[in-house]
Amino acid sequence: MSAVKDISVLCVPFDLGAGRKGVRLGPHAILQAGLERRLRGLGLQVEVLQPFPVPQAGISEPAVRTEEALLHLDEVAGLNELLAQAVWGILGRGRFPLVLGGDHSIAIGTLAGIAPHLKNPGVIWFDAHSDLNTPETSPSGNIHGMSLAAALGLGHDRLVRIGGITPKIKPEHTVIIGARSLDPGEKERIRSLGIRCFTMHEIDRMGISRVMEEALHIAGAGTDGIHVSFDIDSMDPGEAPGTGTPVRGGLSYREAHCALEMLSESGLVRSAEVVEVNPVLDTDNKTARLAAELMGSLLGQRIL
Ligand code: EXY
Ligand code: MN
Ligand code: MN
Ligand code: MN
Repeated sequence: MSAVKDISVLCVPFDLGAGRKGVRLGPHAILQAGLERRLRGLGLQVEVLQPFPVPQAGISEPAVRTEEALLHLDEVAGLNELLAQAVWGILGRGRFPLVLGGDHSIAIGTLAGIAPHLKNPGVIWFDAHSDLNTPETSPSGNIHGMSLAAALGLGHDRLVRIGGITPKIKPEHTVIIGARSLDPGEKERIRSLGIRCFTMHEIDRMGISRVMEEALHIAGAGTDGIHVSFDIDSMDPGEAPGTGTPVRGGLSYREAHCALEMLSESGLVRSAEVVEVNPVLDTDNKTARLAAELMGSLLGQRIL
């Protein structure tokens, strides 16, 4: 991370990719938790960009699950096209995009903005889930459960084509960390694509530092840099209660910080996002404060 000095914080208050609403309030809550001051304290130059217009569902508009099993497809696709341009522009100015979500469907746009710059990006995806559903396998129709698949070129055409480059990432340079809730179709896809998925079981057995050494190799060797996609539900719900799809048995506070500190030390990270912080479900802004702290570790904060 040593080369990264200029951070552009991009707020994406969007929640139509998720089943439970409220993550649209995440960016504000993370800023409220002192993210900007924290990053400036690390000697980083920080700009907080104004959120671009984000589509919202009409109050009386029910979510309609089409025969393609996708909820709010128009809004998710439209938002991600705009997000891709914004991220592309930030990287074009030689800066580090730090995207604050919003639900995890926005990773499609972030990765679409990265792909033209980093021809061969590696991805480290922290999540309780794998977000590898397609319309055929999704149990919910919620697009935040399909975003990693879309970035890999799988799923609905409108999602796969966002930003014009498909696929945006390769399975052999994609790593999932923290998984403990996988749908049957996702398990099959992890196997068939050969994606390295460090489940909580493997973290228990190997320890987070060995997991991260392997993850850094897979995502970092032979790539042009690493994108970190951090779904806050990768954390144990005791640490991160403010999220819409909590699953018991997640990353501990120190496991997560250690993982992000190791990523920072690698100097390979080029962009990041933190998603699924839902202040409506939170207590005392605890989850947003955690998100701000974690991004501090990713961007250079050290204990000593
Ligand atoms: N696998 C479930 C689905 O596709 O509906 C749950 C997905 C939750 C996605 C969260 C944010 O990572
Ligand atoms: Mn996710
Ligand atoms: Mn998740
Ligand atoms: Mn390669």
